[in-house]
Amino acid sequence: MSNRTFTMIKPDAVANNHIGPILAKINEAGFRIIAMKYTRLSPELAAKFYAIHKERPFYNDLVNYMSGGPIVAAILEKNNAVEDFRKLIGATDPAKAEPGTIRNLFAKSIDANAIHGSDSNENAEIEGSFFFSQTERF
Ligand code: IDP
Ligand code: MG
Repeated sequence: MSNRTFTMIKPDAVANNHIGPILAKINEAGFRIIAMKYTRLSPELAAKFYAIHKERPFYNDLVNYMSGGPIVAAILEKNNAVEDFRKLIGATDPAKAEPGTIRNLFAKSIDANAIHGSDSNENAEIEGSFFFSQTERF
């Protein structure tokens, strides 16, 4: 069944000129872009987006990093989108990410790991709605 996931190309990947190569990987893997935005999270919005992690020791660093520079946010569509996109990006720690995955190719560390991908259909909808209204989806 065709469904949707949400992604962000994170500040480290944007700063290192990896937007183009990462979008190419996403297109080659068969995802259709439903919505896309080049933007920057305020510290308040980054804190809200990652509120699920607020008890974790790296939360403050994560909020500072995610608000530290521009990002690309997007909603993507494909059969089995959430699971297939998590496979395409690879493990959270790029040192453990499979060869050829986006984090293996473009991330340097577990904290600055190039890209976000939703972990469930429910979170994909919540996260997509955090950035995009219905009229911004095509
Ligand atoms: P995920 O992005 O692979 O779903 P999560 O566990 O949901 O990984 O963590 C969210 C984000 O928090 C990660 O992508 C990474 O940027 C950051 N993060 C996760 N674990 C650590 C850690 O141990 N140290 C520093 N940052 C971390
Ligand atoms: Mg996660």
